[in-house]
Amino acid sequence: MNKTIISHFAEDVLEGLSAKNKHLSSKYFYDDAGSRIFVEIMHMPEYYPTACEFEILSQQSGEIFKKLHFDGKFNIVEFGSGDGSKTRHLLKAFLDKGGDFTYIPIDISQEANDILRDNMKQALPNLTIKPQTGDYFEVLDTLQGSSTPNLFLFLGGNIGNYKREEALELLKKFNAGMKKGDLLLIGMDLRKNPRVIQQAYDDPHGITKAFNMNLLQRINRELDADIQMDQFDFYCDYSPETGEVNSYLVSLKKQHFHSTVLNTTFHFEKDELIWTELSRKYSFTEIEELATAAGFKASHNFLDCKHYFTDSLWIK
Ligand code: AVJ
Repeated sequence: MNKTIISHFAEDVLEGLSAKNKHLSSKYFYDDAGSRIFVEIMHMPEYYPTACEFEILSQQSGEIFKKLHFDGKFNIVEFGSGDGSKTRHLLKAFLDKGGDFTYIPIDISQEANDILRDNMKQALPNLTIKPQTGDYFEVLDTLQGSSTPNLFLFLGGNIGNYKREEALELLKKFNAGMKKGDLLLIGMDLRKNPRVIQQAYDDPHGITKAFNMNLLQRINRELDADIQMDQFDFYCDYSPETGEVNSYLVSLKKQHFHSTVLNTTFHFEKDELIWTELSRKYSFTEIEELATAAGFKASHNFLDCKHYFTDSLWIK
C-alpha cells in the first residue's frame, strides 16, 4: 500500500506495538463489528452504566430542565451522539415542558447522523434537529459568535477513557468553545463496590473479551496481518485505590505476526501485554476538582437510584 495514504489506525498500531510497553487505543474498538459488540455489552446485566444513565435521563429530565434557567431559545449540542436512544428521553421531556431549542448532534459519521435524524423525526416529530458531521471543535467554532445559549451533552461516560491530563485538556477545549452561562451535562461513572465494577468489565459471557479481541481482528482485516486469535487472551483489573479499570490483551506464547500494509513484523514475549483501555471511575470530590480545573462550576449531580452513575451538570 502507498505509505502516503496510510491511515491513522495504521500509524497508531505501528507506534503502539513498537513501544516498550505495547498499547492500542480504545478509540479503535468502534469499527462496524466492534460497535455491534458494544451494543451487546450495553445489554449485559453486569454492564450497569447504560441502564443507570437510561434511568437518570428517563426519570429526571424534567428536573434537569428546571436547572437550565435559559429564557427563550437555546441549543442542545451533543458530542458523540450515537443512536440517541438515551438522549431521546431528555429531548422529549424538554419538549413536553415547552422548551424552545434546536438539537445539534455532532458525529464524525454522516451515516450515523442520517440514521439519527430519521429516528428522532419519527419519535419526536416536533423536534428541530440539525445534525453536524465532523470534528467536535470545528462545530464548536461555528457556534461561536451567536448569542443563543447552549447546553452541551457528553454522555455515556466516555470521559472515563481519557487519562487525567487528556481529560482535563479535552474539557478545557470544550470550555474554550463555550460562552459564560453555557452548560455541560457530562456522564461519569462513579466509584462503588469494586466487585460491581470488576464484573462489568470482566464479564462471564466473554463479550468484553470479544470487544478487545476485535482490535486484533481489525489489524488482520485492515492491515493484512496474520495474528492467531487463539494465541491471545484478555485481562482486566479494577483498582479501587486509583479508580481505574485497565484492560489488556495478553500474548499466550512467544510469537510474532506480520502486517503487509505496515511491512513490519511484531514480536511478543510469552505473557507480554498490550494495554487497550482505561475506564476511570470518579468520586464526587474528583468530579468537582476536574470541573473547577477545566473552568466550570459543578452545579448538580443527577444520580440513578443505586448511585452508580452521574449525569453531572456543569456551568461555565
Ligand atoms: C463507552 C467508554 C463508556 O469504558 O465503560 C465497555 C466502553 N469498555 N466495556 C466504558 C467499554 C468495556 C465504555 N465507554
